[in-house]
Amino acid sequence: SPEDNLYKMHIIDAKGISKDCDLVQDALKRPAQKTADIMKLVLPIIQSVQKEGDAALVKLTKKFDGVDIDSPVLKAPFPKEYMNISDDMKKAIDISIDNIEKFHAAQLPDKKVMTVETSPGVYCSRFAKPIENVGLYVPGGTAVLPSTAMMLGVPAKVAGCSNIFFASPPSRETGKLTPEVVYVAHKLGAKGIVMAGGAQAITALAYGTESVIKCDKILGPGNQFVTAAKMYVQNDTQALCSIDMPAGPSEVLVIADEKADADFVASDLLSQAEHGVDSQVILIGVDLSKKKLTEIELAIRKQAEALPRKDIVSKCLAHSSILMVDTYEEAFSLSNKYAPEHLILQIEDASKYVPDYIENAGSVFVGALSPESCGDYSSGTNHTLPTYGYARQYSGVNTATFQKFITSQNVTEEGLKHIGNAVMTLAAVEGLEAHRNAVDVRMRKLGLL
Ligand code: HSO
Ligand code: ZN
Repeated sequence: SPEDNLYKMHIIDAKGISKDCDLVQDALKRPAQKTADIMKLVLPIIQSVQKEGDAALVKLTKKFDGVDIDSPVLKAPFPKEYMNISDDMKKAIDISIDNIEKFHAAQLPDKKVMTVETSPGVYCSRFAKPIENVGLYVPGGTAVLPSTAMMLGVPAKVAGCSNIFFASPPSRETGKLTPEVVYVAHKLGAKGIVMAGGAQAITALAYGTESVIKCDKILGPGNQFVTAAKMYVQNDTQALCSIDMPAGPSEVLVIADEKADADFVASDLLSQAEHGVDSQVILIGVDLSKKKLTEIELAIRKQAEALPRKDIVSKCLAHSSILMVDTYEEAFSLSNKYAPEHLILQIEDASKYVPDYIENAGSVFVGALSPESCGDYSSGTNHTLPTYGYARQYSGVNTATFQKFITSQNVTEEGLKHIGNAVMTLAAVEGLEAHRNAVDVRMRKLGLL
């Protein structure tokens, strides 16, 4: 019946075939990103916030979110009535923040200053300093996203950023900010929350307004308006502002073998599928029997039918695939080629493959009892991860995302003796006489020449 097909993924027999064959290539292809000419719509918004600052934010929040606000920024200390949440919710946020904090604090370097004597008397050092002002965007819309606030805010706090600003649109229904997000902002010592969304929020963070501090770096997921505005400010030397990474739809790749629990496998595929119709979900089955495959398909259908977001799920699964391979090596080779945002290993002795078999992935979930949801919320790893194959060259958000690394050097007389001639020789071949002379003049005074 048509219902049977509702939650069906394409099955591709990839056994023994090259990972470059068309069939496999197609299955691993990301849905093309619409590069609609969105800039035309975004530019007037950027200009209006640049020109009119707070007044533009008030106007645009009314226009786009249907909410009247007197002032565009909720400043710390945040009033209690803005954080009205249950004790259970507080506990959930508290334990999650604790774990994220522990994991990101451990990423700070052991020593404040790392020093290497590269040649005798030449001391090269490196030390990290926090980025002073950071703007963290938490999308609004139908979803409530305190987890995004935690994943961006905790590493910023751990890195020691002086001013953490959040931006998030108030809810159309309540006219208020998401209370969970305000609670997170409060716990992390944020200075304020800009009550705006879209390009207007990004512009306020990038250039500052009367009540928003100009930020040095802007992070956070968002719709195409947010992404377009982030791209714009990143390229504008007036803004002097960097961003986190290119954002695309969320994805998961699960590797499962005959021992995997069909219900677990299904649950992981579905938790990714419910993110959006353009999410991508891939299952690689290693030497799976027909029976196991059917079990997984049935589990997907049964669980999907019970989900409130089943419409999104069915659309996502319609463009998702199951690839059947013979060996673990083949599975990892395909996965490395795809470079998934999330890689889930539901295979025997899963931990023995980590890290050696993994070349490209945002974050890895090892073993049957490690669903992606744990990493999305509470285990401690960050959920802001590279999508769209960018796991080949990008890391997910981490503590260093909020730091810059400064190098320094201290060259002594002994040091000049060792590298002075090399410097002068290289300067000469580049025709840069002043460079050469900067060493020459010193070595002469020291009687070294
Ligand atoms: N899986 C998403 C993060 C998220 N999940 C937020 C639930 N809330 C992208 O990594
Ligand atoms: Zn998720």
